[in-house]
Amino acid sequence: MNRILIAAALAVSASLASAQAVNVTLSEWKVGLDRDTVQAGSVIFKVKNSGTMTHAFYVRGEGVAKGSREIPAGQETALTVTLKPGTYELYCPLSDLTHKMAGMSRALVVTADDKPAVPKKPAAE
Ligand SMILES: [Cu+2]
Repeated sequence: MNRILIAAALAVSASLASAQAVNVTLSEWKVGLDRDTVQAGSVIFKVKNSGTMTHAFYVRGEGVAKGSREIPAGQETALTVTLKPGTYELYCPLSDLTHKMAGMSRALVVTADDKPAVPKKPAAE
């Protein structure tokens, strides 16, 4: 009477979604984003410095304050941050915030993770 139940062994939580990627482009004097909204959870900022001087990338809001290393011109780095719903400020913190004041600042809106902010488009036929 041995009954082997292979029940929920293969059940995988759909909430364990992979981190969302946001492509960030830094230049004088702006922060370019390929999206303005993400879902709450783990977000990977892929930051490229397309400018002519060293910049860096900082995320602040909802109790989060995390920054990248300094990024020389032409180089890239990645920053992974776990974000809750809310509005965040993304900016370059260098030179006593003069880069930020010159325009290197941008808002990112994080929505609750149960409603996708940017549904993936199916591949074009
Ligand atoms: Cu800068």
